[in-house]
Amino acid sequence: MTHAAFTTTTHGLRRDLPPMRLFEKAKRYGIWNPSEIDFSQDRRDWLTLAPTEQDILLRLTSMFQAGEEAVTLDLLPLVMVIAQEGRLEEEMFLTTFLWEEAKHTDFFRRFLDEVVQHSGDLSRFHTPNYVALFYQALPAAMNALVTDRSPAAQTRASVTYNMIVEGVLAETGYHAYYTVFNQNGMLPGQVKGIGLLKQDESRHIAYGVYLISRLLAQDAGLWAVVEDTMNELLPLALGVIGDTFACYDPAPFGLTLDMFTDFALGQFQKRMERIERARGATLDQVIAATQAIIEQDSA
Ligand code: MN3
Ligand code: FE
Repeated sequence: MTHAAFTTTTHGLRRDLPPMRLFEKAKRYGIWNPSEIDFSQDRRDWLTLAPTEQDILLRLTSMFQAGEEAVTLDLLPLVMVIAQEGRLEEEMFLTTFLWEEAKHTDFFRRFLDEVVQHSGDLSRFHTPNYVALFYQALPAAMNALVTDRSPAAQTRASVTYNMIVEGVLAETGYHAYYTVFNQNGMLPGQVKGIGLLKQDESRHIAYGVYLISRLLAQDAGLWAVVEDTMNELLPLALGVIGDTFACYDPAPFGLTLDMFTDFALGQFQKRMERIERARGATLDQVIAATQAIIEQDSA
């Protein structure tokens, strides 16, 4: 493969494109350092917790931790496809995306090492639904891009990664965790880190909505891929949430199943409607619609 021309020395960067707006935001909000989070109060809080309270926190953290590792490991094939298509503005944003996932992986491992002080195997917390999604469906959809760069494969990859894994599970888990511990004033280091991490995730998901919309604007027939992937994976994602609550009666900290599923389905519905509007839209309309949403988001 050779370069026919360079974007920056022919027409220049398109700073109006949503990924460039997200790149600007990432340079401002995505530069926090997990190593600087102070976990000393979290450690003191941890030692006062009841065994079931520790159990649910360890369970959630084991899912957050492996999930962040999975998204760090599995993003690269998408970055490669975008680079090969010469979409410089998108690739520039994706460099921040991958770096942020690595930092999230780093962050949760610090919590396990310094707050929980746990060095053993946590994979017992990964239920069959979790395994099907994070050990199997996510790497399969992403690594398929190594040999299949088609718009259909890209759509399936982004729906799996951005809409299901990030949009339903990560965002919901972090939202509930943040809300509960921010209210009760416990685990301040974890709350601070998850607050920052939530902002990073909202940029990642915004990129996914843009990517899927861009693909749909070019070929409305890809809607079938969106629906098939959703129908296949949404039950697994909701299953992961259900599995968690099935272990407690009642769940500690006032956490409830509805708190998770209502938020997950609400966000999911909102984004599905957004993506659906790209069917039959022009690329300019997709750019304008995504841009409006990005400007509304605080980070
Ligand atoms: Mn992440
Ligand atoms: Fe992410």
